[in-house]
Amino acid sequence: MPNILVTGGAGFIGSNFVYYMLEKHPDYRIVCIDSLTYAGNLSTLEKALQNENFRFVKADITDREAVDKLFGEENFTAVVNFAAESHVDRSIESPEVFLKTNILGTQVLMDMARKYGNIRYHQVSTDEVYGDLPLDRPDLFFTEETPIHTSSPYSASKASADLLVMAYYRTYKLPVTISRCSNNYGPYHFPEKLIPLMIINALHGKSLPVYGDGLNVRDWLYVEDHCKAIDMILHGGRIGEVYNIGGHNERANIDVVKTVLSILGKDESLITYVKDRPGHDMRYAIDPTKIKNELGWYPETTFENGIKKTVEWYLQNEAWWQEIVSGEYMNYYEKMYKDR
Ligand code: NAD
Ligand code: TDX
Repeated sequence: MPNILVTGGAGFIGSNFVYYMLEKHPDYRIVCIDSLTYAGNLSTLEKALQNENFRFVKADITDREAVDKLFGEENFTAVVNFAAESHVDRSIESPEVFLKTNILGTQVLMDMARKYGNIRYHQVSTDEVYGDLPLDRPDLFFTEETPIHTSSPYSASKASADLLVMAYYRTYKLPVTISRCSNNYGPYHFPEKLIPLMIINALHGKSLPVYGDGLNVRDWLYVEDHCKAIDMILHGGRIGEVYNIGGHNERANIDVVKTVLSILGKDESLITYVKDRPGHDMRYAIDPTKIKNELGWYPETTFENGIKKTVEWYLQNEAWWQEIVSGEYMNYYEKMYKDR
């Protein structure tokens, strides 16, 4: 029976991946390791915990002893590494934990993958490793050949991890793949990120803080399409290769915010332009030709449908996000947005 270690499975994309895999491959064992940082929620995995093919282990991926013990107990056939510090704004405030988790955590996982029989390893990376593109060159896209050119401590830590993954492939022949995806959205997205933050603020009648002029462009992908792509890479991707994932869904931030307001039937007067993010990337845009041609992947959910489903999910699952926004998150919000 395939036995897959999913790290960071109590977070946004990792939890969606756990649910995707349990449904798509009912004969697989899925083991999740997550240290439950502020971004991890065990309640997110409530339904998975009822599945006998699923196991949850609370541990830190940088804890070599704990990870070694887990690999010794299980007979993993693959590792998919989602665990990371993922918020750019937090990386600007406190870079250190980003370097620790995102780089050293990756190293620990790959060391264990080597030690326990050269286990198949997949690194979940990001389009942010390519830096940004100018707004006045809509003809330009990130391909797998685009040079690494990072802007934030977050993207620098993810790029460092990618380089380490390729080094383990070349030096130790660890069977690796890397995926670099554009911005995800969908269920269980942590409220600090643009789309859930705007939905929740609008529901509370609070102002919607748009950084700078709101013209920065992100390439949005519904989270399930990302999960499908990773599953395809895991099963059919070529070892030692990088795959870009994105669906030609570029939107300016201000347009995303206006779309959310319109779905909720709220007024645009809630929008407030605030101080820009330092080093703010202008535009991300993925060229997904490689994964399309090699693996037949394509995004199934359009932005118009995905954003409606997402807003609906937040309306239906208030208990999930209320628990988050009523706790430590309020201190974060105050600190980050008070004098902005
Ligand atoms: P998230 O912040 O929602 O979740 C991260 C999870 O990792 C949390 O459950 C957290 O508890 C766990 N974690 C953090 N540090 C850990 C540690 N040291 N040990 C064990 N667990 C730890 O992040 P996300 O948005 O789901 O992103 C998942 C991955 O996908 C990240 O690697 C991120 O870089 C990448 N990615 C995200 C996006 C996006 O739009 N969100 C896009 C492309 C790539
Ligand atoms: O309050 C806000 N106001 C605002 O204008 C927030 C939180 C964000 N923004 C802007 C900044 C970005 O241009 O919205 C855009 C999206 O911001 P985030 O949701 O913070 O995402 P981003 O910085 O684009 O990074 C995301 O995509 C790539 C994920 O958080 C990363 O983990 C992933 O690698």
